[in-house]
Amino acid sequence: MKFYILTLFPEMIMDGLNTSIIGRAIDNGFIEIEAINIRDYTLDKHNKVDDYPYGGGAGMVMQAQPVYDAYQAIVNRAGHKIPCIYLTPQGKTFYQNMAKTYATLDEVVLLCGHYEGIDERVLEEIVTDYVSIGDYVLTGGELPAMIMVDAIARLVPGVLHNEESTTQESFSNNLLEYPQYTRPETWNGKKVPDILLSGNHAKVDEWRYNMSVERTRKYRPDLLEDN
Ligand code: 6GU
Repeated sequence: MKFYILTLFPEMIMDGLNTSIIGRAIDNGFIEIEAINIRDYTLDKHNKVDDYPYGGGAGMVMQAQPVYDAYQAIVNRAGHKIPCIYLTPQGKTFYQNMAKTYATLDEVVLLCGHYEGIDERVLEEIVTDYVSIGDYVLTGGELPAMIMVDAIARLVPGVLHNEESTTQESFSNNLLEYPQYTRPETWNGKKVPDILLSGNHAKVDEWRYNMSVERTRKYRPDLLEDN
């Protein structure tokens, strides 16, 4: 899967995604990430990409032309249109099943805004999906884009080495994950639950399922109502 990220801060994206599992997935060719600097496409002689909002008000607005040309350059290179997700607090809130759907795509463009946003006219021309990562305001779309890439990329076949680890995790079946323990058996006076040492896999599975339900009821009852 290939991620094109349109941003004013390409180094922030590449620095943030070059590590650990996502970094390995890039090295092994399971995913490709290309961060494209919108500023490279400005026609302004001072390299300006933003201007004052019509109608007045605080802040600056990113201009349509550089954003449009940066997207068109991707389309021209690919030879076909590619879904374009605009990261904005006004979008639909990102959730696990959305990540699963996006993970089936071969290519996606993530458009990161800054300042007070992007000229509405270019959004109307190129954006196919509006996505937010939650109900709070960030300074730009870069962190949301990195979060989306991480959540989507780990669902691309081959990215995780232990393929089963996506089937039994939080949000699969709308349940939070059960608690995990590793050695030593006793730490700080606390013992690992006996059932996990019993070797009885059926009992272990049952215990884990019950813990998942209990946690979900306690911390995220809204997930149970969604069913
Ligand atoms: Cl996608 N962008 C910005 N700027 N703020 C956000 C967001 C996105 N999602 C939540 N807050």
